[in-house]
Amino acid sequence: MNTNSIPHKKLAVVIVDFQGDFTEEKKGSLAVPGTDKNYIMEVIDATKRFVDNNLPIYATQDWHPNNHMSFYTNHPGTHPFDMIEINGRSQIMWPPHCIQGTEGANILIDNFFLKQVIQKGMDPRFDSYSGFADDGGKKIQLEEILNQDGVTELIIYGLATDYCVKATVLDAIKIGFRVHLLLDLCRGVLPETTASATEKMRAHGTDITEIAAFFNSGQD
Ligand code: VGL
Ligand code: ZN
Repeated sequence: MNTNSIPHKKLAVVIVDFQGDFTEEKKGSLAVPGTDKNYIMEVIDATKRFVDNNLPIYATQDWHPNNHMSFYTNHPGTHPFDMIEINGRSQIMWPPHCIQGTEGANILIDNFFLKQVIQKGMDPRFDSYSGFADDGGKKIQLEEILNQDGVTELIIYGLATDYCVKATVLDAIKIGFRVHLLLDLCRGVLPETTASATEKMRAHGTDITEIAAFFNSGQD
């Protein structure tokens, strides 16, 4: 018998940037609409259920130095959400957020549940929405870690749908992972960009789904 022909997969969870600064609940500096206490509880509950089902949980963490190029405060005369050109790329001017070591940078799930945290956005010269590589093309360890752990298929959710979730999902697909995006556990910065991000992820082969596809809703 040729065991190589038996299809096998290994499923893992990647939670994207589930951090205080992106939430209303924690009065974050870049709070994404709809990130209230209920949303946070839903994400934590879902994550615990995946842990109970023995899935490894990885979490990306936006982790910027104070002098990061994406902060409007580092570009005199700009305002939050302005778009400027930096080295031939358009860059949104974000409010300072997820600064290394600050309260707002904390992941809102107890570390106990996480197999590994993958930090990104540390290079002040480049933004890094994706958990796989920064805008300068430098790889982040996520791909290597998932490969080492034999992971082939990902369940992804978190913040924000139209930025870091989108970039992480599209890179995952490009690398060859099968991706299930739990849309009900994601929130986006703006409705229009969230809708177009969702369509783009779907067009690239993402399974756009929701938590109920994995668990019957709370009756057990
Ligand atoms: C994010 C804007 C800036 C995100 C990170 O997590 O989606 N958005 N940095
Ligand atoms: Zn950021």
